Amino acid sequence: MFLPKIYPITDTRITNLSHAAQVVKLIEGGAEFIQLREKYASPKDFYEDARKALEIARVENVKIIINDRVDIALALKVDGVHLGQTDLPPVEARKILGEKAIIGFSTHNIAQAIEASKFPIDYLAVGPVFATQTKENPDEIVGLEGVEKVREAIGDFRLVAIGGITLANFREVLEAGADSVAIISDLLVEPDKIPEKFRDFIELSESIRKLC
Ligand code: TZP
Ligand code: MG
Repeated sequence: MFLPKIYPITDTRITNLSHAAQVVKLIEGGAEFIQLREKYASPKDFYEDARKALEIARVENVKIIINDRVDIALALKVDGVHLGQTDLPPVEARKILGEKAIIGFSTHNIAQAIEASKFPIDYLAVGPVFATQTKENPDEIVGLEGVEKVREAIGDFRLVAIGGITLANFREVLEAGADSVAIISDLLVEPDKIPEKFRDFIELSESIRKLC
């Protein structure tokens, strides 16, 4: 599975845009792998919006991951699902979605990350790395040291860092050992500028790569 360095996540409250409209803008900026995260809409409304988002993504060969909802992921045959500590256990999601599905799993400390590295998942996420306004009742901040410690503990396992990541701290998060960074507010806060902002992240990521 290919996991790009920049992993955008949609948010309809920050943008006041549908998931499908955000997917259009993110793809315009160069996104290849997008998570649809919906905490408020009804399953039916989320399903309809995600269906449109998927239709757009398929044309461009962009992967779509659904947050929380294994049922919607299965119904739409999206590429995968992202689960948290209180969602359906990854082992059950794997049984339902099959071998090819991409399954991601959120962790918030080293013990959870070590446990998760034994699950049938494709990547694990750790966070919040920094303070975030986006998640309700976020866990304690893990900081860059948390990312470093998780990296040490899980070896080569694919690691996504999340929470308060911006253009300004992107580089240090990668240097702490993340393979990829998941971003919500910094990408979406100015909805008209989503493509531009995404391109800024790509440009920065390229310049970091050249320096390494
Ligand atoms: N999980 C940990 S922090 C977070 C989630 C979903 C929110 C990340 O959003 P932002 O706006 O990039 O801080
Ligand atoms: Mg969840």
